[in-house]
Amino acid sequence: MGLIEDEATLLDLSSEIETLTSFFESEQLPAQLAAFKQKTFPHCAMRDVRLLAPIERQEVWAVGVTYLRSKKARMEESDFSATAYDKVYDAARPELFFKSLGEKVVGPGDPVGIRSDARWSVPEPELAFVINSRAQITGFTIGNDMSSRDIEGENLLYLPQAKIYERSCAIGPFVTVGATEAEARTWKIQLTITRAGQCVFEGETSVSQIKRSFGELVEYLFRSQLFPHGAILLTGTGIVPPDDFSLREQDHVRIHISGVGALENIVTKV
Ligand code: DO4
Ligand code: MG
Repeated sequence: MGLIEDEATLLDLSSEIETLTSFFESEQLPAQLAAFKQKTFPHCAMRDVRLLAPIERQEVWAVGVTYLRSKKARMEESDFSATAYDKVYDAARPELFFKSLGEKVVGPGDPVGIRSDARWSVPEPELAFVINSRAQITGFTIGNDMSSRDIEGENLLYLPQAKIYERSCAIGPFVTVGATEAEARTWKIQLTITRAGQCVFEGETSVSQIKRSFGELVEYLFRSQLFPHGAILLTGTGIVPPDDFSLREQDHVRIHISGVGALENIVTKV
């Protein structure tokens, strides 16, 4: 595990921290972070480091339709499901769905998947909460909730197939620790998709557009359910490419969140 010192340098914390989970489970996280500042650690150049997805045995879950843009896009994509999306946006209970096992998540620079049996595939750039087993948000990272919109739109019961398949979840590159909800709500989320060197889609939103409070989302996730290793929760998309856009193999997907960094992946067919 490493601590980012500046854009070019990472501090190697492996002498202090055994696992990511033990770090997020620590009762003294703020004190532990403050103590790191007083110590010296080996330095590594970022260019020599291959970053892995910041996840171990945490389950990945996602919330849907937390942004008005997402509600509108889903209602347009399907007559069949329009009422469901309309209702869930205003309902007390949010839409929550299982997205991935930790071991299946792809990290920065790894390929993300589009299904070979889908015609309409998109990335969903989402702020992700890193949550410990005590339902505390211990950090923020970036999630890509890769989705097959034609499969999702055909029938609501196909949602798991539209959302859960090989390489459908990317997480990373870093976890920002210690930011408050108020700070996170000032962050911008940007999505850039490049094809053969040309930008084919660009979009931007703000975390402030998330309709529900962070506490409410975590509270629903942990209702009647335990997460002994913690969980990662993707908080929904507010950026939806136009309906005639679908990802293709070799597209480059870059998601930037101002308080975290950039998660970049190349698309592959699975
Ligand atoms: O049921 C649709 C999923 C919605 C979603 O993933 C999102 O809003 O990000
Ligand atoms: Mg999503």
